[in-house]
Amino acid sequence: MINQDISHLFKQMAIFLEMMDVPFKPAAYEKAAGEIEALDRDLRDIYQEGGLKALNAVPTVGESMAEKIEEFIKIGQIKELERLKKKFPVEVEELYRVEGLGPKTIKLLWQKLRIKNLHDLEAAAKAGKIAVIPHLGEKTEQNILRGLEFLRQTGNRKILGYILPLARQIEERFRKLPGVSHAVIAGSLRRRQETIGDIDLLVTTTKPKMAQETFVKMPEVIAVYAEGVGRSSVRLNNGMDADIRILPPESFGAALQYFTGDKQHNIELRKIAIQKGFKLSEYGLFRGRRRLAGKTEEEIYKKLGMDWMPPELRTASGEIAAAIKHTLPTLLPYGAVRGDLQVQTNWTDGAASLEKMTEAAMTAGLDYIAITDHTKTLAMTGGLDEKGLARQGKAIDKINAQIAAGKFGGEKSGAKSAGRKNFRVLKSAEVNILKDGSLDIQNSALKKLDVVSAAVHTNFKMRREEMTKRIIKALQNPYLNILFHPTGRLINQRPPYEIDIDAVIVAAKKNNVALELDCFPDRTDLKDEHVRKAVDAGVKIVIDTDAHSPDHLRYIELGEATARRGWAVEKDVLNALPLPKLLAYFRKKR
Ligand code: DGT
Ligand code: CA
Ligand code: CA
Ligand code: ZN
Repeated sequence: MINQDISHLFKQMAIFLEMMDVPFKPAAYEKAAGEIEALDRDLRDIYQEGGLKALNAVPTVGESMAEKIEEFIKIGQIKELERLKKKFPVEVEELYRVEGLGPKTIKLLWQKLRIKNLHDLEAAAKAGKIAVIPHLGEKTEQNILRGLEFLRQTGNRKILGYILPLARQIEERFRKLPGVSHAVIAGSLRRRQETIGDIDLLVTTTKPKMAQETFVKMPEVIAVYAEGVGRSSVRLNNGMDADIRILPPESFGAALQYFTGDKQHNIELRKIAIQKGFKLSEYGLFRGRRRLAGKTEEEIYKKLGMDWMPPELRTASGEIAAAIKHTLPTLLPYGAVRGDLQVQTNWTDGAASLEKMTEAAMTAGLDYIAITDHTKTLAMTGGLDEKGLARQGKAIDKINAQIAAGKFGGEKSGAKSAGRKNFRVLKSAEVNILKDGSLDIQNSALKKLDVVSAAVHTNFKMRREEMTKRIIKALQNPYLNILFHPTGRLINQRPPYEIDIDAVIVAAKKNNVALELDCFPDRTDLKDEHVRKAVDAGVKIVIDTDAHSPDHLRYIELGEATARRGWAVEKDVLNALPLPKLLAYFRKKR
């Protein structure tokens, strides 16, 4: 896949263009970079099949971007970017990862202090050299030091949603090899953890040599750390490492259990095995030399005296005790979410029209979506005011009428959406929570929506008590149904705002407001631990993609995964309800 490369180059373009004060283009490149990173299909394949036109048809990829992708495919670089790099020989992407460090500051740091990379930055900040530069000062220096610390903590872990497509591709390759009985990605990926350290591929086969050779020769491999019978390690071109373990078919269950982890779960299991006089390893469960189990995970857990459990639960946080007592929850099944309650359109900052998003949701097999464009105080997104919401409501009425008459969809993108009458577009909004906790849309307008959601998008830096008070005040609005992305974090980019999540959960319960699990890959907010707390407190969860383009709707499975990691069952998740029940639930509050 060249997608990762292009995505990085476009991110660099965005930063350089912003350094040069070019209007609009930076945001466009940034958006395209995100879209491309998450794309299922290889851009090279898309180009080979349909040329420039096909590249241009990828959402958010404009004409000149398509040309740059073509250039990269043909000559391995983007000339404009090379020119920019000559002008500012700075590791922009690396520096940009420091929270609070924008392109303008990166430019200034280069001009004044010749700071090229994280190393230079840290040295300068520690030496107090940044504090004395006009326009920067003490506060910026402190922020930079804090940002560097945050970066150190989050390390080089990749976001689940962006790695999953590659992981699945790799699995497929090995499943097709002769002799292979199983090829499975194990480790944190199989547990669907929100970030991934490295990729662990488990292959059971009667032809180990062939699996080994295939692995080290994968097109993504840029270095081989270790190559041997049964295990090899490589570096991939996306900056990640990958491990393969190759075992005989009879060890599949034991190996899968072992390499799925997590480490702490394995340690606890091994203790139980020892107590029973057994030995547990990746080859099987043994008493002395005799193999008691090994072919399947189920038989291993059973022989250890407990129920099998889904990988998402294996975090050594009570799942083993529950499995012994046979009290594990029946987790929310994948595919249970029936509708997406956070979808943006080009009425504000989404990439596609109301009609396109509706069509895409129908094609994706959903039963309903809520349109949640931003509201008026987010002026940079063109947020809607009361009148705008009313106008959008009329547009939604029109679409719903067409759907009900069997006259919507299916014309271009195939049969799945054609003539579906049982789909519904809900009127909603992502209402902005102001600094004092009030909402920026009047209650008289909120009342006319099918579902009301709100979120914090401004004034992130508040003290904990203040921020908690602010959000609790918003939860008390009589029309509010859902609090979106409750902690505001962006994985690897921005820590959550200071907030007392336990107090928010109590207030959500009291005011009958659901908490969102926003499953846009960078957000995953609520995160797994918070989902578990919310569910324990009887607070409902809503799983949304926060889609800003049709392609994003497929992130639902990531939200389902995180909900499962939070021990959520089907009845905890509001949008697993069929539409009539969902609407009845929201109506009850009015
Ligand atoms: P990651 O890669 O940091 O996202 O997390 P994992 O869980 O994928 O960890 P990794 O790649 O180091 O190891 C894969 C699995 O192998 C891990 O989930 C459990 C197993 N494992 C690794 N080290 C140990 C260990 O020291 N003891 C036991 N019992 N299992 C281990
Ligand atoms: Ca791993
Ligand atoms: Ca590993
Ligand atoms: Zn939002």
